[in-house]
Amino acid sequence: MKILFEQDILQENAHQAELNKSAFGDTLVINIIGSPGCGKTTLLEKTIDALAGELNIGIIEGDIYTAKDADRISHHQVPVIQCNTAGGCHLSAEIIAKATAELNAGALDILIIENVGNLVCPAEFDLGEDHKVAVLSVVEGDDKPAKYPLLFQEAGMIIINKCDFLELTNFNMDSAIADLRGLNENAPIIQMAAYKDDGLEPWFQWLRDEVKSKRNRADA
Ligand SMILES: Nc1nc2c(ncn2[C@@H]2O[C@H](COP(=O)(O)OP(=O)(O)O)[C@@H](O)[C@H]2O)c(=O)[nH]1
Ligand SMILES: [Mg+2]
Ligand SMILES: [Zn+2]
Repeated sequence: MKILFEQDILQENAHQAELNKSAFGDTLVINIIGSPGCGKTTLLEKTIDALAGELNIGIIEGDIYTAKDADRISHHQVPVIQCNTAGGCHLSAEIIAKATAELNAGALDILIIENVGNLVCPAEFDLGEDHKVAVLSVVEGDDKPAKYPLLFQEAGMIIINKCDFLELTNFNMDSAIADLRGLNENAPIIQMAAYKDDGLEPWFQWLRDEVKSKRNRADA
């Protein structure tokens, strides 16, 4: 019975995700997933500061209870919607449908969604996004991709953050990258220290390129 119930929820979610996809139009939609504290909100703040002059950016902040991350984003002069899951450990396509209606998402170049901090079920719930972006920070340990494979398999982009801590930890970059490549042959892997503004340019360029290719796909 439990398995059937879970399948129903996932099927319903997949159906709503398809509806979201058409509501997004030619807006690039990015779903950022990673553990609590890996640097997702920091990455968003840096991205807005770098790209808001050239692209219309909107943000959806997913969190269990508070509006702390949306408060941080609201200092950066882009539209932001807070979604609280009231205990839920992931965002669903239904929550995103409500938030995008409020945000007028079709008018944006990029909509970035910060999912609830969790390496497990956010990867199972499609929101209708173009890409999941997996964020792993070096302080979590190099074994996490192998232990939580689904997110890293599904990701269209993988960010290894907090590389300024590399020398203070036993994180083995070669082993992490070998595990990531075993799970995902194609996603770009970018090493950065977002808080230190170090190594972000390839991420910004990837976003610019993805905005263009989404527009081209939509025009075709
Ligand atoms: N040293 C260092 N700290 C970082 C980096 N990125 C984020 N942080 C810090 O890590 C903590 C959690 O970051 P936050 O963006 O809130 O993570 P989130 O929970 O994934 O949204 C904050 O204190 C950030 O300042 C980084 O690249 N290097
Ligand atoms: Mg956050
Ligand atoms: Zn969940």
